[in-house]
Amino acid sequence: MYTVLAGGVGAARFLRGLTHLVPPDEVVAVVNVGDDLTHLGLRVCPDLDSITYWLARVVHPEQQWGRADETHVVASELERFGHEPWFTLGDRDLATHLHRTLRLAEGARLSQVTTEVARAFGVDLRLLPATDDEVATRITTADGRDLHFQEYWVRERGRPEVASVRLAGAEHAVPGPGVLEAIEGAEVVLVAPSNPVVSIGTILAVPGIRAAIERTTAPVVGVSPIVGGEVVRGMAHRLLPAVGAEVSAVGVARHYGELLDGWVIDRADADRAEEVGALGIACEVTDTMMDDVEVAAALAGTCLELAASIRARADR
Ligand code: FO1
Repeated sequence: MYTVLAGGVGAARFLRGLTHLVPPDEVVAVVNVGDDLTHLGLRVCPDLDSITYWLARVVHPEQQWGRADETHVVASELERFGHEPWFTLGDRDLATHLHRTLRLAEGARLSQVTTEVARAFGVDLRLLPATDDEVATRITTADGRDLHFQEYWVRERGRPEVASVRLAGAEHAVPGPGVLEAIEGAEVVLVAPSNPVVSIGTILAVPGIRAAIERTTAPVVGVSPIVGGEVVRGMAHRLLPAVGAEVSAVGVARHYGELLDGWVIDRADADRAEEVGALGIACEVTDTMMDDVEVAAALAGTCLELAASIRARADR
């Protein structure tokens, strides 16, 4: 079993590459739920939905979230009643949130609904919410405001300076069904090139998950989401300083620290491979910009080869 810690789009690309190499039923993605919010009374799960839609090839091609061929009739009618359109739910996307909200109201767990939605879109790898409990990534801004991640990222356009990030509700949360088994039973644990703070960091903030990764005998290999000192997508460059990490392939490896056995960085950062090695983390340099499935598959292959060499060294 190949277990992947996953955020949104970067993880979806990586998962598509991985399932080009190994059977999808051997792949489990442990997905961030800190972005989730209840909007207009509906439970919305952006990272779970982005991965599902992306792998099902129905994601909005420019946005990389929400649905392709989307319409916004309901959203525009809602404005008639004075609802602020700061977080837009398209008509096709609404069906997912309506189904999820109905099922949760019937007492189904998020993990059950996630499997239903993934199967309905023909996604055959397993998507596991990091937790079925309600948690939320919250941003404390430098001027003292406490914002839900989506308020920070969407309503405020990611502009406010970030003082700190936390996973609200983590103290009451437990890992979702299958999560600890997927980590402890993995042949390899992979850390997708997702946001180290509000995607991977928030998965690790669910009590028990970090310890399971420290405990597993599986090699833990990650892919740097920072290339040439720049973030590939999103706002990791704005959040890494808030957790004291340098915005670089080395800074993220140092931030993950003890968890990593291997770290795959882009050719743009080849000159920093030695610094990663000096952290006691095996380092591979390759093309990490997953513009097509071939690059994504090659990247996944590099990760699996690195994991095999780490395991061989450990078994000696
Ligand atoms: N991002 C935006 O910038 N504006 C939106 O109105 C918006 C709505 C939205 C609805 C559903 C969904 O799954 C994602 C949505 N996103 C929107 C993207 C979302 O903020 C990101 O996908 C993640 O939370 C950050 O990676």
